[in-house]
Amino acid sequence: MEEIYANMKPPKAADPKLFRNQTGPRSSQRSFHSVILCLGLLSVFLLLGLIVLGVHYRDSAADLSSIKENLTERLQASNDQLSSMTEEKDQLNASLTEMTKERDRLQTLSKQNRESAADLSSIKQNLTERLQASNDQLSSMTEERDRLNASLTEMTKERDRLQTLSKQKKTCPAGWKMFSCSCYLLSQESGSWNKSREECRSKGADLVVINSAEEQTFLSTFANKPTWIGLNDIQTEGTWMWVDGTPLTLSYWNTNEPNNDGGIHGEEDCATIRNSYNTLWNDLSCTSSLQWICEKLP
Ligand code: MMA
Ligand code: CA
Repeated sequence: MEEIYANMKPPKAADPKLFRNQTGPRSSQRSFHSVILCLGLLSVFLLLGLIVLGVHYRDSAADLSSIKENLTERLQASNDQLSSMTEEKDQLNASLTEMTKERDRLQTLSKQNRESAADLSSIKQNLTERLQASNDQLSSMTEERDRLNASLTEMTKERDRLQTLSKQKKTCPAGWKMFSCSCYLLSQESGSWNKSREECRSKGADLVVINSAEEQTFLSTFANKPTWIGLNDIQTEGTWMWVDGTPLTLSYWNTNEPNNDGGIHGEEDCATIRNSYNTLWNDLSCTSSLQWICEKLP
């Protein structure tokens, strides 16, 4: 540098404004040296400044590196934490899903329980009503049973009374003939079927009702000619009824009888035991005049 400035010529003294206080070339050289010194000092200061800056920069870089490393570690830690929190969040989500399902299941169960409870309540109500109805029925049946028991007691007494009576020796009135459990009376006179019946009833009897072969046999010897018995089809032609209201089931009609032989004699609506030829039955006009047989209990 000094070489550069060594070749330089000092400024011309011709300029009186610049070198007003200088006295000659010596003074110019001193000023030049001062400038050089100043520049040198400036350079030293600059160099020192650069060094200081460099040192500072190095420290700052180290700090930055340290900060960066620190931040990286913290970032890593945060990432790890985030990762674990994400896992935890997933687990919590899975738990929530499970719990939601469980809640739904429990809600469904609860609803079913409520419905079952409603059903049970309805069934209970129904059973209660039926029980009440059964109780009412039982009550009325109990009353009916008590009435029937009372009635049975009365009837048992009546049966015992009748049994006592029936064990007593029974006899038929004078002139009546006993056969089996009945008394029979053969009339001395003759008359229409209606008159015959009236006569019997006036004696506490009725025209005879034949209920068995034994009775038929007995009566056929008891009477020896056509005789009125308590059988007619006055009410409905062809439907023969006994005077006690029973229909004809056991019969002893003669051959070709009953013939309702009305062509000659009018309607034949009343029955006789015996006919013109044997002991079997014949139908005859009710107005015919015949003897009759009455029957009554002893
Ligand atoms: C005949 C026969 C009977 C009828 C009588 C009427 C003798 O018997 O036809 O069926 O009832 O006649 O007298
Ligand atoms: Ca006849």
